[in-house]
Amino acid sequence: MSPELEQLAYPIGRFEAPLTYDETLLQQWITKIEATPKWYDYVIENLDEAQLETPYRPGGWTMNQVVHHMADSHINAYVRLKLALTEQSPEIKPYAEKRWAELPDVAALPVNVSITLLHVLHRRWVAVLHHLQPEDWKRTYFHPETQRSVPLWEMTAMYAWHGRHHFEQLFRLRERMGW
Ligand code: NI
Repeated sequence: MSPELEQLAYPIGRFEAPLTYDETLLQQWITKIEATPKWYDYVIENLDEAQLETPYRPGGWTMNQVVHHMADSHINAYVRLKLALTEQSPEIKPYAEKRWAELPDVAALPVNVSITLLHVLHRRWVAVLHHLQPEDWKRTYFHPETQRSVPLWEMTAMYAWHGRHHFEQLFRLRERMGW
């Protein structure tokens, strides 16, 4: 990937897992996850269908696909969180995110549907996170592709990054286009 394309694809950089965590970091990550759906309300405001069908970078997903991907991804995240809290380091199911973004619901439904879904999903997600006990943050799920046990504190950092990552892709497209 050229440096220009890398910058468009990863406007805030790739995710780098923090080495450790504390109460302050946990609260920062939860606050971001709580705020994420509102960023998507904002980033699609006043756009028409043609604008939403614009890829956020050459060869990348359209704005529509990015927003629907957010719902797909965070539904999976919520399930992984609940599995990790109720089973002993369960193996989670990876999903083919590119193919999910090409299924007919993505083309058929307005982005508002997925943003509404994010609002209610994140309410449930954050309600779980707010009530975790200190020892819960060390619980893990096993990711078969990376062959790693991922602790919930790292997962929470990752999804705090993920919501901002896709928001910035869309926000910076709007800036470049003068929308
Ligand atoms: Ni993503």
